[in-house]
Amino acid sequence: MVGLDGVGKTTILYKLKHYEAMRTYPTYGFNIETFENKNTIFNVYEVGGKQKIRPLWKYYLQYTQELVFVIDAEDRERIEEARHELMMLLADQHLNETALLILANKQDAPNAMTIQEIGDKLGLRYLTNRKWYIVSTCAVSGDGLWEGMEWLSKKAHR
Ligand code: G3D
Ligand code: MG
Repeated sequence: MVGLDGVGKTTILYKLKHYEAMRTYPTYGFNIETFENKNTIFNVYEVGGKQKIRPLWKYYLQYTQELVFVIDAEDRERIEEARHELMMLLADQHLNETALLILANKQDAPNAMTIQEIGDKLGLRYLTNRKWYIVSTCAVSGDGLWEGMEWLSKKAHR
C-alpha cells in the first residue's frame, strides 16, 4: 500500500486492523499489519509516502501480489503528483502483472473529488493490461475499505 504522504494510509491500516482511535504519525519506514476477513488473510505493508523515500517504493513492491494506491480525494493540488508517482510505479517490470486497487480516501471531506473525477485525472482508462478497481473510502468511519479489500481477494481467486 502506497500513496503520497498524509493521504490516510496508516489510518486505513489501523481501521482494517480494528484498532480504535489510534493517533497516526508520518511513516518513515513502513508498517506491516496482518488481519483476516471472510477466510482471507491480508498482509498489508504501508510504505511511507514522503517525497524522499518514494524511490524506495519499487523495492518494497517487487514481491507483492497486489498494489493498493491511496489518494486523498480532497487534495486537488497533488493529484497530478499522485498520477506521476503511480505511473512511475506501474512502469516497473516487477509490477507488470500486479492488480491495482485505488482507494479514493477522505470522501467525508465536503469538497472531495468523486471517483469519476479521480479516475479521469489518474488516466485509469488507459490501464488496459491490468485489473484495477477504484472505490471511495473514509478511513475514519471505515466506509469502503472492506469493499476494496474484498475486490482484491476475489480477484486473486479468479
Ligand atoms: P499517511 O499514513 O498516508 O501518511 P495518515 O496518512 O493515516 O497518517 O493520515 C494523515 C491525516 O489524514 C491524519 O490527520 C488522519 O486522521 C487524516 N485522515 C485519514 N483518513 C481520513 C479520512 O478518510 N477522512 C478525513 N477527514 N481525514 C482522514 P492528522 O490531523 O492526524 O494529520
Ligand atoms: Mg503513514
